Amino acid sequence: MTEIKQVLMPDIGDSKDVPIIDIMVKAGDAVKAEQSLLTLETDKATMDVPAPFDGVVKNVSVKVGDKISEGALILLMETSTAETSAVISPTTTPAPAKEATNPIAATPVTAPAATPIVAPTGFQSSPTGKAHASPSIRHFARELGIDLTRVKGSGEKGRITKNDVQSFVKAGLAQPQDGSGGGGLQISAMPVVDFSRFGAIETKPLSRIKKLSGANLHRNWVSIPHITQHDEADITEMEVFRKELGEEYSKQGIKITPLAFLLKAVVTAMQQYPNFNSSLDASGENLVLKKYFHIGVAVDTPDGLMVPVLRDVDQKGMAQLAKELGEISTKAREKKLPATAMQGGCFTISSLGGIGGTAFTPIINAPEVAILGVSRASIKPVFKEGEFVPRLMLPLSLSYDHRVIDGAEAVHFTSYLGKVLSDVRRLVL
Ligand code: CAO
Repeated sequence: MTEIKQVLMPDIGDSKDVPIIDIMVKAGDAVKAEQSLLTLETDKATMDVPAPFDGVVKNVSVKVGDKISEGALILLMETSTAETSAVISPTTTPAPAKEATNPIAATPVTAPAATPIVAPTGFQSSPTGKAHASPSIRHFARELGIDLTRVKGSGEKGRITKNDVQSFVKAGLAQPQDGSGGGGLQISAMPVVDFSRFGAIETKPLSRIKKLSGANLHRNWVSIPHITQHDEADITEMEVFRKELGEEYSKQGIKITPLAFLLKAVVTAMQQYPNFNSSLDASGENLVLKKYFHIGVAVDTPDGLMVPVLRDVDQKGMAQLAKELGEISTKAREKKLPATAMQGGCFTISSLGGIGGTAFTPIINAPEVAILGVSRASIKPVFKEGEFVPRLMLPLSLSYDHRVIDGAEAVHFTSYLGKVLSDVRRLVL
């Protein structure tokens, strides 16, 4: 059996004529007990008035801007008798424990004269903060992960309504999600800190390169779902061979570092796993697979990081690559590289092996889909054929775009790379 009941304004202490600043329900809405019905604003705080029981709103008797006091009719609710019979008595019978925390009184329409007041302990109130919003709206925003200071309020005195939050979310979702930008990310601003409060400081402008690369790195970091796969390659034999080659080529002024081998090995792995030589197109729905193999190499310069590109690595020999590597890194450090030398890369290698480290998480150089970080090789005991033997192990850190590459494929890639580097004869296959 159903019954129409009144929901009346409860006792809210000394406050009278309290303005309604938001109404969260309308006729026809099914509401649950404790769900916020409307928000009031006193001089000191905003507070939500929750529903006393489950039901369906039949008619809302107030509107935003109305000023109400204790006992005023807020709305009528249809409710099942069984469900609410214990909620309130039309007489002065105390409410059961569950409803005792509910500030809202309800009486059957047939007995409106009853005094159904319960103590207002269930009010959720909060001081009026920077973002002008009621507790229910703050709760709603929190659930959605929205920073309310970024939402413009359209309500009275700039108050943020539920509609405002919903519009904010919709606007965010409507922004392009094609990987070309960080659309839709709701990131709160960094705090502005006056460091001089804590000690002596000096302020230096960032270099032009750092500003440019910083913006790209930030975009790539936040807009590409990165995973980094770590692995090790046994380069014991490769090093022996490299040293032999090194002696031979040093007479021609060419320095053969492990990077030349890595360039060739990476290309071999990309040929085996073509997804690593791809980019997402502008729509984000197609993969563009490349048939050329241009590899970028991160070069540390006094002004910041630069990534010149070595062309057609698949068609060049190790000595040629080592020579070009020397040339482009020198030019990069002398700021003599044209912008075109930094374009067209398919994959990047970032080698910190000459400096140190055991592993790191390189940031993908979009629109590429993967980058290989290389740390310093070291001799480690490796268990082989029943005994530990000293082997020179090279740490590899492969970051990949998880939209394009799956974890299993990434491990196949690094394992394959390891296999090639541990037996460089495979490079000629
Ligand atoms: N393990 C052990 N030794 C290594 C090594 C490794 N993984 N990689 C290089 N080395 C050795 C080289 O063999 C060389 O030794 P010798 O001088 O005894 O012959 C020495 O380290 C220095 O090598 P290098 O750095 O001059 O040459 P490279 O080909 O390895 O690297 C370049 C060239 C341009 C990539 C490098 O100089 C550079 O700038 N690296 C920094 C890249 C960077 O900053 N990446 C970070 C990006 S994320 O912020």
